[in-house]
Amino acid sequence: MADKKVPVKLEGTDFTQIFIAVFVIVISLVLFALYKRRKSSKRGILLTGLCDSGKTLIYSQLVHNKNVQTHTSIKENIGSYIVNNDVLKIVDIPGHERLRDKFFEQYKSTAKGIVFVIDSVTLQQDIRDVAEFLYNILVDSLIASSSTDVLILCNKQDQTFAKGTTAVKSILEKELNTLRVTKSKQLDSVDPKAKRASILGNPDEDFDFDALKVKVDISESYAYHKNGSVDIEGLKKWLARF
Ligand SMILES: Nc1nc2c(ncn2[C@@H]2O[C@H](COP(=O)(O)OP(=O)(O)OP(=O)(O)O)[C@@H](O)[C@H]2O)c(=O)[nH]1
Ligand SMILES: [Mg+2]
Repeated sequence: MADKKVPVKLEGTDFTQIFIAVFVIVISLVLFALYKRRKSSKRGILLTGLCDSGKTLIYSQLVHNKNVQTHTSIKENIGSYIVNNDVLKIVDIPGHERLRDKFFEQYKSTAKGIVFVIDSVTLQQDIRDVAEFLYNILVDSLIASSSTDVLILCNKQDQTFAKGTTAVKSILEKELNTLRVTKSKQLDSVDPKAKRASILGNPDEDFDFDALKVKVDISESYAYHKNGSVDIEGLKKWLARF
């Protein structure tokens, strides 16, 4: 005997539950799509640092695989670098003090990683400027909250008096420690919560890159050598993580 079909009657509450379930699924799908889009739109690697540190030459070696005669940049260079079957957008930002902040602000939201290029020969004489620029990048709320990785690239290692990673790291940590005290004093008048957010790392301990929220690596390079060789392998290795 065939089963007699009993018509299912949906009560008002059933409709509400189905509606809520569908609503939650749709919202989740939309959020997931937005998250994926945001993630995939972040393919930028910013080359930053003071004037003359070698950003444009590194950019040229990385993107075009060639040496070029460079001049002080007044605008950005943007090019593609392929790694792990994916494209990274390399953005070479001018280091001039009047331009660097403007370009950094413009591109920071696209940054998956930041390469902070240092002239390892002149570091000691430019230390105040270098430390201030690096501090501002590391304390930037967008950089800290979006887990953007940072590579300190000690360039011009072809030069006899270039400082290596260990020396550069220790010089920078010492200067950033001093700078943090100065910044902390300047912020004494603001409310303690806002002050804490504007101070890099733990002010009760010596400044240490490893204690920061932002992951900071350090490596050496030379984008020029009089014998024609180039070494940007440390940078390439770091880029391979993305
Ligand atoms: N010896 C040596 N010279 C380098 C190296 N990298 C760059 N240079 C030279 O340093 C000078 C400055 O290089 P750029 O690439 O123009 O520097 P930049 O950081 O782009 O400078 P701005 O555009 O002013 O911010 C040029 O004369 C380069 O040839 C390096 O690894 N070794
Ligand atoms: Mg340049």
